[in-house]
Amino acid sequence: MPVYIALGANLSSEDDAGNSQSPAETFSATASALEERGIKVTAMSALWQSPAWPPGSKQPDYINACARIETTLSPRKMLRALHSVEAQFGRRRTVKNAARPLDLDLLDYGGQVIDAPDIEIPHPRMLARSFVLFPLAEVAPNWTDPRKKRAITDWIARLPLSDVMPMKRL
Ligand code: PH2
Ligand code: MG
Ligand code: MG
Repeated sequence: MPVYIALGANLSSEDDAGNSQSPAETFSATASALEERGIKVTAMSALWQSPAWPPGSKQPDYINACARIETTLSPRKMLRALHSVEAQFGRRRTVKNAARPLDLDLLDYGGQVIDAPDIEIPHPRMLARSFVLFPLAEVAPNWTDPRKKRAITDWIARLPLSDVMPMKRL
């Protein structure tokens, strides 16, 4: 049962020794941190660079990626594990869309639809975000969103060109 997560970062993080690590390094370390919590990364997209959304945010560019994972954790336990890895890499929850050293979003859990106050799957905003759909298409080219049953390629075709243009595959 495929499970997909999105990774994002636009600030550096610190490793255990206190050395600064780039978003790319944070993502590699994230894979190990996830495995320690029973979440196995089985495929990882390329890294994609884009301006911080929404347009006009005065923030560093983001690096984004998506991973396919295997886990026996329930969706809620997964979410808790993702938040604990974010905290391990220095994420502090402040205001909405604040710059961050690591963001881990649970995109899809085996095609289940869950609409609850504490968890929403698929991730409610993912279908309108080029920085999620582009890397997701690399690890899940046949993915279909379980609410509208629309293929990922169709969602990508609906993105405004102004969101697509600045996407840079590293
Ligand atoms: N995440 C946000 C806010 N804005 N912009 C880009 N380009 N990539 C992100 O992952 C991102 C963002 C909050 O989660
Ligand atoms: Mg998040
Ligand atoms: Mg996010």
